[in-house]
Amino acid sequence: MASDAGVREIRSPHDGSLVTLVPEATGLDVSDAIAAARASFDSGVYASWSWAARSALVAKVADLLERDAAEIAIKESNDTGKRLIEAGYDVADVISTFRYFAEQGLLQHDRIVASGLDYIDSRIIYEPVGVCALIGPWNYPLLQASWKVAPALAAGCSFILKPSELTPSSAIHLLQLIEEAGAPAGVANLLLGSGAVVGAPLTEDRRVDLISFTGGLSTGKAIMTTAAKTVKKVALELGGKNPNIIFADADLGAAIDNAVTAVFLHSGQVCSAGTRLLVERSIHDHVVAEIVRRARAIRLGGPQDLSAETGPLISQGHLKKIEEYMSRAVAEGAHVLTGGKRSARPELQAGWYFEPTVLDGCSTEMDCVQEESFGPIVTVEVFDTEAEVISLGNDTIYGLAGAVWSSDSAKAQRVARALRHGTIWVNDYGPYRPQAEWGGFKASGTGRELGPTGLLEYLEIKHLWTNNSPTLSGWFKKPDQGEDA
Ligand code: TXE
Repeated sequence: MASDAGVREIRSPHDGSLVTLVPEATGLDVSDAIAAARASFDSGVYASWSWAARSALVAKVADLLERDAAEIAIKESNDTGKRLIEAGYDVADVISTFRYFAEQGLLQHDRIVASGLDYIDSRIIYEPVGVCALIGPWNYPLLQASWKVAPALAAGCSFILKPSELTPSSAIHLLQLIEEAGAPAGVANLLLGSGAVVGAPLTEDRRVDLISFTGGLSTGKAIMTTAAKTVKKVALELGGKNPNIIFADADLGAAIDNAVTAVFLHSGQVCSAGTRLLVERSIHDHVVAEIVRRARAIRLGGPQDLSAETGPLISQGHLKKIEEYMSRAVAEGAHVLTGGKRSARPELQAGWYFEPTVLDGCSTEMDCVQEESFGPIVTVEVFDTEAEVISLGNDTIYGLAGAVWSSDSAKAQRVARALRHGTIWVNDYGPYRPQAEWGGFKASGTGRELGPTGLLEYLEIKHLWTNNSPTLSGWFKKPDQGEDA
């Protein structure tokens, strides 16, 4: 895993206590891990397994995750500061992801291409991409890793997983389970450490064929630039600034309740968080008053606090970033209706707690509407017409997710289809399924995770043409042929 680079203290976002110590990789470790992955892939020790055998391995990992689910949830909760119950839901989703890709692998087969000639066998075959660098974030550490690891394994790739340096524990556990499930040596590799020491070298190395990254926009841009030098395949999920649109004819009880969950779940540290509320003018005052009332009642607390409803931010650095975002929002004219600052509760002072925040009076040209805060902050804008709200909803560099609330189903469908985002919920917010592709339009990224496309990302497509009755091409004359031959 690592040689002698040093050890990182993982500290609880809840109270700063020491969670665990992890060894970090050196540049040499990075090179060794890539060499191990490359050698295992090139030898065919795993890539040559049948789809059925690889699917069985992926299913076995799911079984082992199920066996250790409680233990893994504790690790995830301690690293991230999220409530244990939420971490438990995450682990359940991780298991579903492995099960899905195990099943998906069994459905794979060559595609026969009609050639019009009965002596030709023309087919599309799907082969593993090769060595994959899988770089993950800290908000859903194991879940985001599973969206990459499970299809990579099903496809027959060798990989190097680099979890966020802030939340490595669940990835360490996962790699142990993959080994226990019977993956050949060198197929599954783990590198712990920072983006600079471990992440960047992975993206530079020509022995790596594919990078799948989930994280921030600026890091994603840097990765894409670096990857271009060796023309790697790149899949990026870079977050969003997601419009949550409420029309006056919506079921307001459901819309308001979901709007609160959409933005304050996991303290807004969710790529699809409903951070941008667009409310039809006639219901603005009622909707905003209710959301403020609900936001004030949200109880913050740590992993073990059974009465807590959401937890801390991941780190002091992230808290600082959100405080700066808030200062700029106020300077550009946003009205802070509630929150806007660190929690004042005495028992939360050792952690990174930020109050659920509602910013009213916002407009599309403001930075607070355009930038992802990745915190518990919702900006509110008003609209008057369907055309206007479509235009506002698309007026963002991002395009990950959004929602439309209306009891007029034709209108809701029109707006949903006009929004340029990778997932749109109508009269709902947040659900996803491993069967359905996840990813973004525009600056939210490139490629898709989950669904059949999420497996395709890890496959090369080869056209294999076999002539069972070879003949002369007849195109060029042979030199020994006469003029009229
Ligand atoms: O992300 P980084 P950070 C957004 C969110 C947040 C912002 C910054 O807005 O405030 O990103 O968060 C690794 N080459 N999201 O700084 O840096 C790093 O070690 C290769 C959205 O935590 O992108 C970690 O493993 N790798 C998001 C991973 O990249 C590099 C989830 C993510 O870290 C690297 C998290 C480099 N040069 C944050 N630099 C989402 N899409 O859900 C860093 N890393």
